[in-house]
Amino acid sequence: MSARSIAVVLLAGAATLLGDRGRVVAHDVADLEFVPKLDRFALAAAYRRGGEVERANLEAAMLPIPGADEGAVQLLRDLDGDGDPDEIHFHLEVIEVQEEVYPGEFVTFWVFAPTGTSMSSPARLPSPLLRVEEGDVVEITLYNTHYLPHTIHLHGTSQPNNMDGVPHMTQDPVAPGRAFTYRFVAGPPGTYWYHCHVQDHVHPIMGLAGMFVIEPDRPYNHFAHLIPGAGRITSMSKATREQYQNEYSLVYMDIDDRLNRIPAAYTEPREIEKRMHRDYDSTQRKPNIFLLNGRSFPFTLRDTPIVVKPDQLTKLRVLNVGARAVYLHTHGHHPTLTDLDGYPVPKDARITRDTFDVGPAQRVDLALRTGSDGFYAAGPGVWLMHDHAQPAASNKGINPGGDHTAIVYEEFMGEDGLPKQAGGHAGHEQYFDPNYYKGRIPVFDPKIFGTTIENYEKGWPVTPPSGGAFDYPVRQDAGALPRLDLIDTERHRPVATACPERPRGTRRILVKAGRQYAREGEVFAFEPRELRVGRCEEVEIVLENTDEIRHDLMIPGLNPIFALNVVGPKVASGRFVTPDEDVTLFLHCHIPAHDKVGMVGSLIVGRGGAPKTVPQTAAPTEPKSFQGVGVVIATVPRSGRLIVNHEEIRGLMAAMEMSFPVAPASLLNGLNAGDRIHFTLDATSVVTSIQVIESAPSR
Ligand SMILES: [Cu+2]
Repeated sequence: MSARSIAVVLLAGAATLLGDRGRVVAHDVADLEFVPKLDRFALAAAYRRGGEVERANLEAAMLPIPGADEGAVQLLRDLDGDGDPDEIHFHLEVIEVQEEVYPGEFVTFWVFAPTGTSMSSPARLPSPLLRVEEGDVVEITLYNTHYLPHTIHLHGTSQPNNMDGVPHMTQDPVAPGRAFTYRFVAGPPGTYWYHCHVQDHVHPIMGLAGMFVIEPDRPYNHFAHLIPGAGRITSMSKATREQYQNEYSLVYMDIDDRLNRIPAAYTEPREIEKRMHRDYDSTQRKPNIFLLNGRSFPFTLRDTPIVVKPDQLTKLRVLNVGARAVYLHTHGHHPTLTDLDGYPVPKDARITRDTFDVGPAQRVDLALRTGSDGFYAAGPGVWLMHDHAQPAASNKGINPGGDHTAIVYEEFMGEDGLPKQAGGHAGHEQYFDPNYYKGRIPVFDPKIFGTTIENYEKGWPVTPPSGGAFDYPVRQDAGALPRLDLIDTERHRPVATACPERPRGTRRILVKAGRQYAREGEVFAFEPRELRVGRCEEVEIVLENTDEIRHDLMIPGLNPIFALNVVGPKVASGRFVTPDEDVTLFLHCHIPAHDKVGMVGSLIVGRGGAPKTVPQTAAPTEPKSFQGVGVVIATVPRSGRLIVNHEEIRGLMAAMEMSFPVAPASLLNGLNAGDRIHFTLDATSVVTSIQVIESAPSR
């Protein structure tokens, strides 16, 4: 069944039982049909009677996730009448993403992501934090939009055996194009995680893993149920707020980028499968990139600083998705262990220490006390918090790097979102230069050796001294892999404008989409692949998606762009007007990697032919920048991205919703959703300046 066809939104659906409270004791699945659906008054009541925090949490619970389908998280009925939804349905798909994990290093991952919309997906590393309440009836539908089979295993929670997600033991792996729904009642409360269990020596560390938190049951317990990525949890649940002032989800991962390079470098799905699962020997892996919440230093400092005030208690939920132990050391602070693997540690065993070991798959919940008592905390400042296993202090062997962050007292946070330090921000500046991690910048100031950067390597003899040639590990350069974001931008340039006149004809074309139309070596395909139309015609595309997942047929060269997003199995249609010129336009499914595994085709207008409008990058008079105007949908400071609904950007792309990287990320400071902005993009589609034309109307 399609997620969209259920379409229940919290505003209408999160109601409470106004009577008959004794009837449903706990949240028993069997009782579901007896629970009356109720009105929105209860929600309004919850809103009125709550304080500022309650209202903020209610808003967080209902806030749309930028780029996600509005039905991606469904908050359904209130089964026990305590003022919050108890049926939670997550809709997740599998997306191949490329993340810049530290300056200049683009790495390919696979992640679970809330179902995306046409042209957009909120996919990011790690897979999203999912949160429910104890006793909630949880459904997680996995739509396998990927080209390999996957499942979801809920690690540590109590679910029926047939919902355990182990391929060939409790279920068949979910094939590409298919969907599977996991159903269970959540409990007991604690920090858990979920991950793919197919080829589990490889798939979870490719990114198919995220934190799963079960919050203790409380009345009117509202909070965001899905948080893309991980990091600070601003909408804390009631039980957590009873004890803590701050909360963070910290997901650690170590990767061997030789594995992640495979799906980036190869396009044939069979070759990717063979190289990843047959050639690549995971017992010989050498982790060389160390991630906290999907990033390495210095991005970790900007994305996941642990921001605190004195005399507070901060809850740290730590998960290790990686394949090696993490030894989490907090400078100046001694946190106390409260929970292991989601289960509370008995009071007498709650040790306080400065370095906590977290093995693969383990969760460690810590209570971080701040202040200046000299026992738990040594006073305000910027205190490093890092994995003390030495290799994790580097990015491919270059220090400083890895999964470092810092405990930052609020007054030490700079306006640019980076912690201030004694030497000012300049001290960190060089680490944001990609050349630093390519090893092109000397470690220390060359003045120490009385030289300059230019003369640095001219200072020693070329021939090694006798006995001087010896074997030591040398950093491997990943070389230039294809950058998906750049390819994406290039592919989405308009090259032919829809006929501005009244269309001279109309035409209806049936296009089928799905697994079953794939040929040898493909996974998904369209049928037919060549659409023939006349010039200046109105065309109705009737898209029959025979898969159980989403496909998004897009003709990116057409201006305005045409896209038709359908979660199958379902038929939908959309119209556009063809250009008044003989031209062949590329069409594809816009879901990442679908074009790579077969979902491409062409729209042949008239006699067809190469577009006359040469893509701007190939032109000798390539502009150095592009100007855009649009309305901010969201900012994602964590990944330094701006999501904007923009008008046509001349010479670059048609009007659409886009997520652009922003450099420096501090340009995002002070921007609000709804702001109308003017922005400048450089030749690589990075936003380099933003001016607010009109602020969002205040709420
Ligand atoms: Cu598709």
